[in-house]
Amino acid sequence: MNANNDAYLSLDHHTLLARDVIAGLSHPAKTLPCKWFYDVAGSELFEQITETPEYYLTRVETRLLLELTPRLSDYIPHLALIIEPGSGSSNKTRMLLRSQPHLREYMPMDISTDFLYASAVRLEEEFPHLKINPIVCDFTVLTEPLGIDETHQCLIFFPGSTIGNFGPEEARHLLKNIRTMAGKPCWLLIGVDMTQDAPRLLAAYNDKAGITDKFNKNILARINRELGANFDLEKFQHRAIFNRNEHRIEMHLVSTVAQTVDVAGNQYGFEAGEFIHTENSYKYPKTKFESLLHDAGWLVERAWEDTGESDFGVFLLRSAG
Ligand code: SAH
Ligand code: AVI
Repeated sequence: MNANNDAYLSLDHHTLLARDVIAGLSHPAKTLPCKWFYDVAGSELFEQITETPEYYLTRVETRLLLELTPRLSDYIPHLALIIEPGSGSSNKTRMLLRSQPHLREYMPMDISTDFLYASAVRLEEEFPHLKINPIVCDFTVLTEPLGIDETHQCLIFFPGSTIGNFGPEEARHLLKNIRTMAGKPCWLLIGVDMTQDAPRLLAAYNDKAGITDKFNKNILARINRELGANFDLEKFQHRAIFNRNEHRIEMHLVSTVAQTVDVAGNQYGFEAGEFIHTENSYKYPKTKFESLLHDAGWLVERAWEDTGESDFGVFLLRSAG
């Protein structure tokens, strides 16, 4: 794999995790950033979530991608490079990697180091003609151009409604940064969940098999493993609610008793019923999402939408100017 990744690998996860956990738990309304869900265990649990009958997002988006993939070369005839922030297993990307005749390189980016490398090894075996260039990073801090070959047509693939894990202001910044990161005119293929149907949403984030529950609690298990903390997972409950005013699912971990937890030499008190807010998953209404894209300097070329099982959209955009 590519030696140029070293600059990104200088990220010291342990220090950054400790800093974020201490800041989040010291706040009067306790929070933890959702990017820390994803170590190997968390990434595997996310994959299991995508297979639950309730989590429609992956199924619906995959259908839309299958429909649009054969048309992609009408818009981008010489696509040479695909960059994917938050690539995970790269399962959805495989159909793009298979179908673009001029593709030379795939750059998956993820914060879940070992899971990313394991996925990259599998991709190298499956696609020996492609350069697979995995980048371990927090994609929210990539603000410099990546130094992409000027002659290459480049697509940034951002599926999964990962953009929904950011509030409107952060999402606008991120979409601008993504444009800068490419460093030249490029394309963006982005998937977003726009569903506002509360029962469907609540089922998706409270699956019957309890995988989302485990996924949510894995952040505490990870903090125990990596920061020597002593969270008792039995004393926290997974909760997912739909905040209709904010158009978002919120995931919480609710303390079922009054308790004190030790984390990296600090003590944090919880009252019974007090919770840690672990994730937001925004369900942007379409017009709101379109104006966000526009403000971030992206022009909609084409949209594919599911309005049956859910309200999910995949947008193909080009960078303005
Ligand atoms: N693209 C895949 C996976 C989505 S899950 C799909 O559509 O199914 C979200 C992925 O983003 C996870 O693999 C997680 O590790 C990664 N991720 C989340 N926040 C991140 C961040 N700030 N920087 C880099 N990767 C991140
Ligand atoms: C990665 N992200 C878009 C998922 C979501 O739906 O917000 C993560 C997830 N959280 C709970 N289930 C899945």
